[in-house]
Amino acid sequence: MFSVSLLPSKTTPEPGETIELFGTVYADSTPIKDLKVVLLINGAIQKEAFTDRNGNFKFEISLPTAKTYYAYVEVYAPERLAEEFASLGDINSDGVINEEDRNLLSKAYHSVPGSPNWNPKCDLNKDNKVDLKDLTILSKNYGLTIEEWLKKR
Ligand SMILES: [Ca+2]
Ligand SMILES: [Ca+2]
Repeated sequence: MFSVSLLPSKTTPEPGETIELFGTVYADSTPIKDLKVVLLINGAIQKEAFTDRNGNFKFEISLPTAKTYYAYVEVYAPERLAEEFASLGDINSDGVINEEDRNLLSKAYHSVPGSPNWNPKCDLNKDNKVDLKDLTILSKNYGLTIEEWLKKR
């Protein structure tokens, strides 16, 4: 999955002093842009940011007292990217295009809206039918994971 670096601009700030927490999101060693990064401090959600074109993100925080805080981040692919990846063939939205997606597409094959086996998620090119064009899209992307795809963007 993703790896994240996270560093404070200052390790022992004064209470109430604003500091920066900054870092970079990677998949293997490639920085990934446009990901959502959620900062948690002592387990509570504090802030959200998005990675820039170099995979970097930054939070400005001020902590009220001089105790020890534990900060970490969670990384998500935003809805928009998940949808874009789904349109390449990830019909069940589990982050990989594989046999399970091909089976779903087979079940919906030759369907149109109103057909008993119609599944709009299988209509990858959005032309209101599930046919060879959709299967071709899926086949072309077969085996692709969302991490690999994000790295190539
Ligand atoms: Ca899938
Ligand atoms: Ca279609």
